[in-house]
Amino acid sequence: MRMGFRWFGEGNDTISLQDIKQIPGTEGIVWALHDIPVGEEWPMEKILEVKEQADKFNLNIDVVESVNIHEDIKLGLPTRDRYIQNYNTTIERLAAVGVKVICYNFMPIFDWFRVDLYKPLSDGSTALFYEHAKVKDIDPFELVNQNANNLEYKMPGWEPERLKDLSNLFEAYKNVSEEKLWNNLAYFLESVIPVAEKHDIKMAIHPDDPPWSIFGLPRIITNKENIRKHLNLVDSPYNGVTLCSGSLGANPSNNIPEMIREFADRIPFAHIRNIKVFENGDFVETSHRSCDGSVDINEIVKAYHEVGYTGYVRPDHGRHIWGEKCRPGYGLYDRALGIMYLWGIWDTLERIKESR
Ligand SMILES: [Mn+2]
Repeated sequence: MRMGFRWFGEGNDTISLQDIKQIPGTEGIVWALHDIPVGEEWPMEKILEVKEQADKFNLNIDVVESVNIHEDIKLGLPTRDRYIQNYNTTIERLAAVGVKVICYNFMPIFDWFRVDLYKPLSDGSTALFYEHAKVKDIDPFELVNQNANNLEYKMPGWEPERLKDLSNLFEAYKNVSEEKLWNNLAYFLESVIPVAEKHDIKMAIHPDDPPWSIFGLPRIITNKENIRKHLNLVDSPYNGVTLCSGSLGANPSNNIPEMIREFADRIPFAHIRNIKVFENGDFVETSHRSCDGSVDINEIVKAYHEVGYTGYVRPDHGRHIWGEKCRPGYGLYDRALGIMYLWGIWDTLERIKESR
């Protein structure tokens, strides 16, 4: 596995490239141009700027997360073709600087969703928290306003310009069933996968987080059957999945090691992190250690090791520990600890394999 670390860019992250370089076994950044509006082409000079910054620290820029999908594409509006064309241009430009994987998601309106970004844990740290009953009962507008006003940083998927149109978007999605969303995804893939193939960039869809419908919006990348369906929409090695153990793990019936074994050659990128799921459906993000959460990280790394995984990995989110002030879920310390846990398991498995 090839380790990366998400970085939000110069002036947009509390963490420096020097910090990332010092995390053992970390060879690249997982990046994006966060200031380009969704749907617009990424300018070449801005792409090159990131490459130059990363080159100085000998970090690769192989994985982009995310090139977000314009709502018109997800809604299947006639205007989608223009946005898909822009998307293809961005793929070509990213390929030109050596990018190998583009992570994206196909979640209507919201990206990952939590109720509390700083839920206190018993050890004095804080972490992202999802409260099932609250999401079921609360008006989404209220929740979004609450969260948006409390944020020091703009979070991906929560861009204020997008959330302004929230009521229009909700209205538009009234006509979009799960089946229609699948059709709109297929339409998108049929256009971008040939471009990705031509330019040797793997497209990797991120599962929905949480992996079920919220606020009555359709969600489709939620379990093994649906991931299989996605991979078959366009059956190409360039149409893959970002297998996220934390997102899928919020539903305890998702068997992630099983998915790794089945989809191994279609997982160009993996997020590995732990969450603790409670009986009432709430969940909180925890340290990576298997015994701290509900997701068996040992078994997951073992499955990747077994299939001879050579794709990219990142630790995804972490808790906020040691008083660190950082983007919610994206501190340096806990994610770095997560990386060391993943390498600890991996290196041990390698030793065992060698000694056989
Ligand atoms: Mn993830």
